[in-house]
Amino acid sequence: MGTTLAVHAAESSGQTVTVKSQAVAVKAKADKTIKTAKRTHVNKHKRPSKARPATNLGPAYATRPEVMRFADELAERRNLDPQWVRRAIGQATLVPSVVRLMQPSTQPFIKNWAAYRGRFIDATRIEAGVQFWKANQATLARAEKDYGVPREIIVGIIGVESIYGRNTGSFRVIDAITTLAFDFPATHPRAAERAEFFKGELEQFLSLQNRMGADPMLPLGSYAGAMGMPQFLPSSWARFAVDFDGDDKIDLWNSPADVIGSVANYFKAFDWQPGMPTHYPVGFDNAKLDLDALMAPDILPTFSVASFTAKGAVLEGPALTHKGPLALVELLNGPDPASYVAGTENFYVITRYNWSSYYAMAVIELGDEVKRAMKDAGR
Ligand SMILES: [Ca+2]
Repeated sequence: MGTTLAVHAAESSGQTVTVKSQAVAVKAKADKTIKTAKRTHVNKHKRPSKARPATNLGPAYATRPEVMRFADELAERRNLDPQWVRRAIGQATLVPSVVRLMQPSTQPFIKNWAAYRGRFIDATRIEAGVQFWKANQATLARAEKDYGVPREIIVGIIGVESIYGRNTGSFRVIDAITTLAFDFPATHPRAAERAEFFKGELEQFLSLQNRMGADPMLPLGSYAGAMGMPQFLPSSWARFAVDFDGDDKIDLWNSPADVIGSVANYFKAFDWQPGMPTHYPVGFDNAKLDLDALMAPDILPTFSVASFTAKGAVLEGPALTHKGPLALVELLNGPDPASYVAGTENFYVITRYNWSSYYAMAVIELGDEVKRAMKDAGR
């Protein structure tokens, strides 16, 4: 729930935010908020209001004995030079704005798909997507062939995450992650768990930088330490990033090919099914509608076409012959009527990148818009 509150805080203030997670179970909830039983990673990127938040830094962590103890233990676990680890973590500084951004909102929040969509899908982002697609046609085709993930989904993700590399974050990653590992806001309902999570990210980050022979003080990312064009946290980088341009390095900041391959590999790892649509239109037959039953599993695809339609969902065309389970996905529109789609298992896979059906729908629709713009231009 804490993460949900953070999302709400960001959305209500009009900033963009994404939250990555892995869920093992999703169950009913009165307000239809998606919730997950387990999260393995989080990726948030709120844009700092100032260009460089690093102007207001707290003390360096070298003065904190428990932090230096952690550095020594990390060095031992990972077989790293303890002085190198101490120096890296010791030079990291507490960033008060990172703590503030992670604090749960005190404002009431009203979900609004139309408003959310408008923040991610506009002429500028679509045109940037067209340029990205044109520049990387062959790589996108190769990723689609190798991983089975459609190019428009890959293009949608990279656009929503960073506008194709234009917004990759301006916090020093080591500062952000160390701050969240040792000064996670205590007002957060799951502060202890989240702090442990970011200790794991700090360990992954230093291991990665060491392996790459890179200076851990240099990388910049989101306020939660998400990095590069796909906004991967260090743990996602370690697990899913691939070298897709064959230069024996993985560079998610500067190599569009590595980014494209890594995003596709991420989806394949979460069981993307080639050829399966992400969702279908859905209507309702009010005479037999059991909305509570349809909403109970939230976005976890659970219903066969037969049981879905028996409960009053109305499908048409190819949806009627869909083989796998479906979920009723509800997108609230503030004071206006909610939007609904029938989500497939592939819709669910997109929410493994980011814990939000609104996010998944924005990714899908941005990818579709870019694809349409490519077609319209005859490209
Ligand atoms: Ca590479």
